[in-house]
Amino acid sequence: MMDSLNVPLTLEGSFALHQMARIRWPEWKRLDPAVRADIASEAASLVENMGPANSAVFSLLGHKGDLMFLHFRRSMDQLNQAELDLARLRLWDYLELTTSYVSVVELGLYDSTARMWRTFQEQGLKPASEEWKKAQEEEIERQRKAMEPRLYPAIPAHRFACFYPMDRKRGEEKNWYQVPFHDRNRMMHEHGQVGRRYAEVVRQIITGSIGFDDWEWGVDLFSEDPLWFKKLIYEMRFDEVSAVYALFGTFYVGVRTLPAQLAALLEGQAPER
Ligand code: 76R
Repeated sequence: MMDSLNVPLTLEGSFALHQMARIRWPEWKRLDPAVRADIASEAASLVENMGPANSAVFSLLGHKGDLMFLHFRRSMDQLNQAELDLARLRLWDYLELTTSYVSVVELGLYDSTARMWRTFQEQGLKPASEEWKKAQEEEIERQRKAMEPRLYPAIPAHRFACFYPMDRKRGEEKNWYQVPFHDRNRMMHEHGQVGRRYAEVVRQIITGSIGFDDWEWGVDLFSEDPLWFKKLIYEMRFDEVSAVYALFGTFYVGVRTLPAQLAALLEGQAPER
């Protein structure tokens, strides 16, 4: 593989926003129950109108937040609008964002990038030539069409979600960005193989956040049983690409809370199945 051909192609789809919020319980509890019900129902109908494919609420475990709002939108503008729509809710006066994360659904194309470059070279195309660029654009367009459903996924309906941001290491000893393409491709292939063994029980959505937020990727996992998160992530720790090159941010785990369950959650009732 030529040195200049170093950066794997990626396809980008929906823009994503994660919002973690703490409920200001003391102020909230002081409200009249009828006012609380009203405020909760206003929030529930906004989320309901956004649609379960586009926006979802999770009840978070632990002190890092009480609620996680997750939004997928076709553009960053629409994502910004969703954020502003929520901010205007009366409920927002009783929430405090603890953190948020901005990213875009990303499909890494190590394998097909390698195959494509090999084919182009066999066809005698010169890297970075006009012909090469044109052939590459055509191929990317073809892939984009084929991957459309994965680029613009509905938020999975599973009961549990796990989210965390991560980086690839750029240390003095171990630097992912200086590993030759061929080796990165091999490691990512092995990573995918481990992941595929969990495909039946865990749905994964990788979002890229270079240029958008403080880490390089966001990992969203969805499952009917939270133990699969632990098992999958543990097994992956032994993958070369995780063992040697991964750095992880803060982990969040939550239970899907349907709009119809939001008012009860705000009254202290954990979402029922
Ligand atoms: O998207 C695909 O299914 C193709 C193969 C694949 C890619 C390109 C894939 C498969 N992943 C890819 C990219 Mn992944 N993934 C993680 C984590 O906890 C850890 O150790 C790492 C966090 C998990 C749990 C996970 C799960 N993946 C990436 C990238 C981008 C890296 C890059 O491009 O350099 C990151 C950061 C990352 C991290 N991955 C899978 C999974 C699972 C379960 C699969 C199989 C999905 C399936 O086949 O249904």
